[in-house]
Amino acid sequence: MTSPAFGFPKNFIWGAATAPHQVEGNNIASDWWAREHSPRTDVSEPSGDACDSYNRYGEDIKLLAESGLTMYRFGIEWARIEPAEGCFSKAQLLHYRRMIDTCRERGVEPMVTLYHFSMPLWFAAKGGWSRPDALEKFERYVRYVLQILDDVTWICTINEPNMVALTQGGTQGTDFIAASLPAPDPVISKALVSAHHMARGVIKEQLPESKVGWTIACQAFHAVPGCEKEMEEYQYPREDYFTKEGAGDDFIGVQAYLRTFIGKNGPVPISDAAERTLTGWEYFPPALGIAIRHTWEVAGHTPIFITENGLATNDDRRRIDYTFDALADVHEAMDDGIAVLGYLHWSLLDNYEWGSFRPTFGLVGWDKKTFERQPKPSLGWLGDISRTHMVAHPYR
Ligand code: GCO
Repeated sequence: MTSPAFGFPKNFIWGAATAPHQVEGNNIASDWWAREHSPRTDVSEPSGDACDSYNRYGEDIKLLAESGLTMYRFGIEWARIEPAEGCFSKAQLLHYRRMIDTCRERGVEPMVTLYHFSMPLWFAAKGGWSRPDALEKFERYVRYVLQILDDVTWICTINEPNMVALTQGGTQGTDFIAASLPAPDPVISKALVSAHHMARGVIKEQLPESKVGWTIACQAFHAVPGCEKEMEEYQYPREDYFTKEGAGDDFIGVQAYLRTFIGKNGPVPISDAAERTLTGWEYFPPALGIAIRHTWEVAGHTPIFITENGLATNDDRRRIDYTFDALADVHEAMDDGIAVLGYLHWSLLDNYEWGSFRPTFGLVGWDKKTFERQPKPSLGWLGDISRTHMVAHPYR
């Protein structure tokens, strides 16, 4: 029996996402680069040239556009724009402007992330998001970048503030698995909220037509029976606090991959029987539907944009299975009246997964010696969905 096909509204947006440090390469003025090259590094390999998307973004956007996808979410790297404190690079700014222009030439709508985990080393060196002047420094950067965003509609201020807070503002990295999320730093959590509100205000003042939001790492928390209270206490500072602060924005970004069970003493390890992904997470496609429903309630019916969802696997057929099942739940949530504006797959490219190239999330792979792009069947499959507004499973 083949799985039934299901349709999405014609104005639903389909695309793919990346983050600058994960794809560009040679982001040498950032805290992450310093961490990767520290003699005491805790990561298994450095980002190096990453996917060389800094030079090859034109090819990447072309592949995305030719597949049928119509949105590219990419980020601006603060460490390139302001490599030393107060020293702003016009040339780097114009690089990102060319990326926006390339999207437009290809009929692709850009969604621009202003901050995606990595930060300038000078900013991190004095405490990152816990510095007393963090807001002021971030505001100066945001205002500088706004010069090239005048015709950009979709802007994401901060990616996964909840993960940034858990990793002490980025300075301790993000090479985590859900089973061991540390406690968030309340000072950093508050600083991130202020930074988001500030950025949203500044952007809306200059670009009233823009659509601004932030994107939340959604963990699809489940309580072990009898541990509902423990789950709520665990969940609030790690997710809901940030989701509530996005209420009333033009959109809230849902980024979902996995679920997390909470017992009496916090997260419960994944069962040995569970299928695992290359990140070590449980293979669990329903995470997206659960995250959408939860976010819709917590953010007071703020429209949802799925800004990340995907699977780290070497088996592209499994990527399609995962995405198909996740999309079936999105469809059901929309049928129940939840406003979902679009779906951006994580990720366009196999990329640097914060410490290692091993977990491959990409719709597109690339040759390790030549960087030659190697689109996978999942790219064509998702592109067809975008063109036809119909989701069908190719071989089930
Ligand atoms: C994140 C990111 C991405 C990750 C992705 C898979 O939110 O963690 O936005 O940078 O690569 O989530 O782990």
